[in-house]
Amino acid sequence: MREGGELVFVAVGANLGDREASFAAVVEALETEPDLLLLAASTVYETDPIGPGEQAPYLNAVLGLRSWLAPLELLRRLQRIEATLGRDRTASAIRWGARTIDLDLLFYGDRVIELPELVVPHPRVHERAFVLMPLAELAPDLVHPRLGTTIDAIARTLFDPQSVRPWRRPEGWPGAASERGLRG
Ligand code: A4P
Ligand code: MG
Repeated sequence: MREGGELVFVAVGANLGDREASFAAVVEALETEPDLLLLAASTVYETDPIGPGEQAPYLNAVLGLRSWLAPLELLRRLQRIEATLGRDRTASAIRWGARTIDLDLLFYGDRVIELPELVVPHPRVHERAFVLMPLAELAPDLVHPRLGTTIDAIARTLFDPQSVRPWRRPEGWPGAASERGLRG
């Protein structure tokens, strides 16, 4: 197996169009990237929307990957996948508004990055049950490099089974059995 790389976590969200098809397309796109290895996928959840106006419910999940890309290059690849899947990234698109697919880089190893276009850990990761509940399935012992607290400890304070509800596994979404090497 290829040496090196860093463990990264990516949040997936969608509340427009065929959400399950978008989730499957994200996995397919990531699996064809030569410098990324998909290690594990969380349960997919249906979640109450956070943000402006009346929005449809989201599907949310988290993916664990090994990355041999520089962080900014990984962000660009994620944005390219969003664009391919029809995300409207024009100025008129509303921040926190509805979207066919949203890919957020949550953690890149234990790095702390503060660039205009990339902040890691994702600045709202510790506030959101729809990110923390799936992330805690994959990486309960991961320490948030800014807060010095484990994901499991943060997730417990936000655990909200009413607004973050397990959904079915979309066709094309990896099952738990496919998990490879996340803890190794
Ligand atoms: N950017 C900076 N850091 C990062 C990072 N770590 N990962 C920059 C990804 N992007 C990062 O993002 C805006 C800019 O953030 C990018 O140009 C990138 O350079 P965006 O994806 O275009 O805009 P956004 O998604 O509307 O903003 P943001 O800040 O990512 O919003 P969130 O926090 O992702 O919120 N409710 C439920 N239930 N489930 C959801 O998934 N998602 C949102 C979006 C709101 N409400 C939701 C959900
Ligand atoms: Mg985003």
